[in-house]
Amino acid sequence: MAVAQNVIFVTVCSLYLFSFSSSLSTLDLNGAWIVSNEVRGYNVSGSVPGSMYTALLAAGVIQDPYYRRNDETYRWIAKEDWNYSRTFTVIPKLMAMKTIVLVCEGLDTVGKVFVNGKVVGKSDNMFVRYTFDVKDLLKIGENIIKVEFQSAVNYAAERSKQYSYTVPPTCPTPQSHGDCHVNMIRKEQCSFSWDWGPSFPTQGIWRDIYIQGYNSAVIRDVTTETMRGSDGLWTLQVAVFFEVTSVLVSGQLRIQLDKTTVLHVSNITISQSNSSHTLTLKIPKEENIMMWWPNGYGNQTLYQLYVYFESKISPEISSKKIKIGFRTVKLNQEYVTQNKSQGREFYFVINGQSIFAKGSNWVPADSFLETVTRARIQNRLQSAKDVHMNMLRVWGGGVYESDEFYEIADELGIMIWQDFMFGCAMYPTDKSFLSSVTSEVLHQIRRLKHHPSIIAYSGNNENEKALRQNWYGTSTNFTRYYNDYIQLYKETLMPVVVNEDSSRPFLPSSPTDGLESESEGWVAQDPGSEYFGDIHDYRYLDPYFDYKVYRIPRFASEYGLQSWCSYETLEPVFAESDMDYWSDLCDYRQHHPFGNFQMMAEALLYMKLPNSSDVKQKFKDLIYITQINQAIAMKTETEHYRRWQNRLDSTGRGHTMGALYWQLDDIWQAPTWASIEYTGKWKMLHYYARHFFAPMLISPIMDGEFLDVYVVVDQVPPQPITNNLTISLHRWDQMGALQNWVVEFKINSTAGSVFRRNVTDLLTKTSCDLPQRCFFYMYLTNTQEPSAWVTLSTFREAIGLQKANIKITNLRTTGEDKIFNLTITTDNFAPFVWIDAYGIKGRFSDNGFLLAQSQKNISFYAWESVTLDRFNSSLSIKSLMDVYYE
Ligand code: BMA
Repeated sequence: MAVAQNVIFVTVCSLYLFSFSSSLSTLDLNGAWIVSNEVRGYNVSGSVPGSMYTALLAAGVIQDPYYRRNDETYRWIAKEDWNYSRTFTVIPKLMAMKTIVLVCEGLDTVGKVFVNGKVVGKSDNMFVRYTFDVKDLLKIGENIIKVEFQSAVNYAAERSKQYSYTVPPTCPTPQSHGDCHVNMIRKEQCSFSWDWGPSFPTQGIWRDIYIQGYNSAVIRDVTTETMRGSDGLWTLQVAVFFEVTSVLVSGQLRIQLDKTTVLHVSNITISQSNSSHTLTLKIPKEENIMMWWPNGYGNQTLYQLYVYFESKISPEISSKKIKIGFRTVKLNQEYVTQNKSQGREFYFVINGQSIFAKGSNWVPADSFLETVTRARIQNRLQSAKDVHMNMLRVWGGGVYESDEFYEIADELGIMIWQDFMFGCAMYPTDKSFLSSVTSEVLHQIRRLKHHPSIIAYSGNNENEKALRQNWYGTSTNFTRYYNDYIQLYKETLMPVVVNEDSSRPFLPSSPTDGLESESEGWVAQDPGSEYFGDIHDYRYLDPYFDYKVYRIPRFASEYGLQSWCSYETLEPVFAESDMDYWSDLCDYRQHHPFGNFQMMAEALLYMKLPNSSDVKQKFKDLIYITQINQAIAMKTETEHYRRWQNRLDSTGRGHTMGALYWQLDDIWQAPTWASIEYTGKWKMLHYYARHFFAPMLISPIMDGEFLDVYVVVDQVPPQPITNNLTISLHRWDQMGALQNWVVEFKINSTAGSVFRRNVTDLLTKTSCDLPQRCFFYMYLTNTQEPSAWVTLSTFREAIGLQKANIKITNLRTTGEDKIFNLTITTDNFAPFVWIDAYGIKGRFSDNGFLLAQSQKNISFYAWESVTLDRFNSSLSIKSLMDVYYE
């Protein structure tokens, strides 16, 4: 008996495992295509997914588009129309299918699709999946497919001309060296340039393309929603969206969790007009579901969900597998106090746990999206996780990212705030535009909904604020643009979102006052108020190292300061003669108006400027200085937000529960707000993020006459935790502490001051006669970590800082592959110690730090194999005083 049962079990498993490789007939059309332009006579091979730029590059027609001013040199490419064509073979088995469709997961953007010379359909939105019926046009044997794309730049210009009024902004600022009217086309908005990126308005087939034949039905999308009952048991809602042939189709639908648990089997009937099936399934207690948690709060348990449909018409199986996670999400927007004028909360609650959102903003990782490999996404998101981030906002001027992006975010516990792709503009609202948006939102939600990492949607980037604050001169005709805004976001986009996915909060915009914006008619009087919703906050000439300049919002979803990327990252795209901070190319590459000047003006508030007489050396030193600016600014601002998470001021400001700085990654090699360079190399800011986002943060501030030391933790500990903090006073010109204070403190909330003393009192009876001569350094007494420092003046005014002789000693391999250890020693205190492994991909355990001990151990984590010798010869080290030459 037992034997027989086993046999049955094995058979069932193998049947379903086998049948998972669906019996539909699919013909993959990715791979080599011909990319041509008749006017100029180009006919090159290009791969799909891809764009005409990478095809021309591979064919040797153009050089690295990122090299110097090549974006300008190659401007002609975007003004031409490019064709994509190839042949493919149809076998009788495919031809015999009742329905045959061409599925285009992403056409970029305005295209006409031909099969064997006949038009099968058109596209005008890169964010929509197009499915065209091609059955009647195919023949057994060789067939030709061609997509004639139209220049996106020309199309957008034409649309703008045809439109009955101006939809601003018409063009980007001149510093962006970009193209105009991008808001008139449903395409990656930053592909016409941005203040951190070039204009490369691609054309091409940017996602998978295939032909699919079936006799009954095919599963196109599967969405899920997870709900937790008061008994702790989970309910899973699964919706299966089919594409059905022209007759009624009956068959068996089977849903399975992981390899073993069959959640549901039933017979269903579907048709073209009734093509989806939704089920609400109780997950048995025995499954013992483990929840999905954001990074830092628990594991990211994921379950494989298999959906099979076996039709009765012909034994045809369509299947889909997705990975899901069980979690709940809520956005708390209750009033903060009974006095409603004090505003509303704004924080995410995952599985009942309030979360302080720590992270940044994601922009497309390349102008040529086809080059963004899984490995690159994995590397960037791992770098986010490595610095304790738990949230990234996929910003609304880029693209809905690839499936891989969200899969990796699910695996790493990075929550995603997903904008819809509208940014920094007003938009048209003609019928065809709105209907295209409807298809886009529907498609994207059905594609993305099952990802546990996505915790919120937001309608657009900065359009509520732009309209209210008249960024684009719309105030003379406010009602027109307001009506457009309402029509697009409130009446078109939002109903689709709510209908398709009510399991996540939907926000009208970012920044927005959230519920308050909605009650004020969707365009609040003060979008980005400190009392409601989220803010975007930029300040370029304030003393960025002084926390008092920053606002006290509920949630900061954007704030940032620029820096230059490393010399190493610039080398492949700059000529020798460009390697001067004030070179024409440095100016050209800077898209943010006056950005390079601003960085210098900022630096001067805090430090003296480097003075090497060697132009290249000075450029290197200035890059380093701008990275210090940026790191200190983001540290000061982020810690300020974290300190405010559990307090309210007398007007109701506070309870800040999110800090997403602008921006995580780079689209090319340029001065931008990013903390990770185009190559993946960490800027100083990214190393600082590892400290300011740490689960336990020691955050000292100078509050007037007082040294105030806060401790911040991510969660209220179940039991108060007692610990000891050592605070020591140092003189810049003398290694060793002048005085130590050991403080016992108790953590029973998420943030609080543990030490507050008058500085003059602390300095008396020490040899620190002037504040400019000294700094405080502090750490948990037992572990030495986390540590923190605070100076009593800017570095510009500091007295007694001396050049430090910093050495790398005892460089060694560890037992582990790709990890090296080293020790650094110093004879003087050294601020902003920067260790560089030139040409080696990887990261240090720490960098950019104030070296306050005579020695410190550091590790290097290489991302690719490298020998000890090569690593050794790549190393260099410097600190602040090294940029000043006698
Ligand atoms: C905000 C963002 C981006 C921009 C950034 C820096 O406006 O939403 O549009 O790149 O600031 O200016």
